[in-house]
Amino acid sequence: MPANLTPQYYEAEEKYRRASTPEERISALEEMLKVIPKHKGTEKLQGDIKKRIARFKEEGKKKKSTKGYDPFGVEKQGAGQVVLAGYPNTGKSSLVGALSMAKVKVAEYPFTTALPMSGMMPYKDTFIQLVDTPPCVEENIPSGLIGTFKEADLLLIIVDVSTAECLEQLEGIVNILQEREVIDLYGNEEVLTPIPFLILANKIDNPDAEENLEVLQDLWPELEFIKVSSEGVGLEGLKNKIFEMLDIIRVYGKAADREADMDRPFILKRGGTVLDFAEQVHRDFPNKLKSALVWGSSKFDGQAVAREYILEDGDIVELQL
Ligand SMILES: Nc1nc2c(ncn2[C@@H]2O[C@H](COP(=O)(O)OP(=O)(O)OP(=O)(O)O)[C@@H](O)[C@H]2O)c(=O)[nH]1
Ligand SMILES: [Mg+2]
Repeated sequence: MPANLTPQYYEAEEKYRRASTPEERISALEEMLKVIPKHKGTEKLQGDIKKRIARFKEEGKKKKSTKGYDPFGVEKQGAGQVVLAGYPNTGKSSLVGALSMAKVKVAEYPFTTALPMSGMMPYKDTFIQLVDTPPCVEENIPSGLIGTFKEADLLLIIVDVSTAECLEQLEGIVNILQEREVIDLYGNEEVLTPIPFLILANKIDNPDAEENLEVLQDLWPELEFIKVSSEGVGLEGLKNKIFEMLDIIRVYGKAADREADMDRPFILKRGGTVLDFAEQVHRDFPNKLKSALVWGSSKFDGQAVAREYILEDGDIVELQL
């Protein structure tokens, strides 16, 4: 039976996808439940929403009651987790604010941000999680912050090129990350599982910025700097670059004799197969999976492919169980 979901429902669902805290997620789910048309066709979905509400409430209670709850362990959400790293006042919070709807605290003085805080950045038809962090300098590395960096799918290393201090900022943060084995700056394979990173030359809107960046570039010719400003410079290019660096693809599900569900992609690592996709759709599916039909990367639309077929960004897949 078709669910016939209403625009109000999709609005609430959109809120859910944008939510960056457990409280926001519970409130969006409760709204979804309130506005969902109540009939047989939506019973399964209603049950699913109720289960999710119960789970988030349970998790919330557990967190509160667990001694030593770690605010530096940021739960992953969305298509990838991107963590910012940098010296005080380099504009990390402003960037997260400009790219997502997170309500971050921005101030002229250093050490404004005390704990990691995440916001969801819309990108194409997905959301990417951005994590703002407290500043990180050798004399003052918040305990737990290196752990946050090591869990990231991608790091954004931020330097403030509006000031000549950007030289010290870059050297400082890169040394910390290299010494703690978070990144492998020159790809020397000295670090076992290095986190991929981008380096952002932030506050490029400042009149002195280009000149400072030139000095940086002369000193570090092998590094690539992405020019940005939370005032609106380079942000679209940055989003594309982030997606590229996350090395993920979006795949859409299709049930037999139905239109593909283009509203919500599944996210796979690049190189992911039909089998990986099946695993995401339902944990029982890989066992049952025989083959699949693919629209997009295959030679012709609806082509039958094997379980090992490697999918591409934008593919539509109908699993054959
Ligand atoms: N001109 C300009 N100023 C910026 C930009 N981004 C941030 N600022 C200013 O720089 C100051 C610091 O910004 P924040 O975003 O709080 O910096 P932060 O890195 O989060 O600071 P901490 O939390 O202390 O580490 C504020 O006064 C911002 O208004 C930018 O792109 N251009
Ligand atoms: Mg901050």
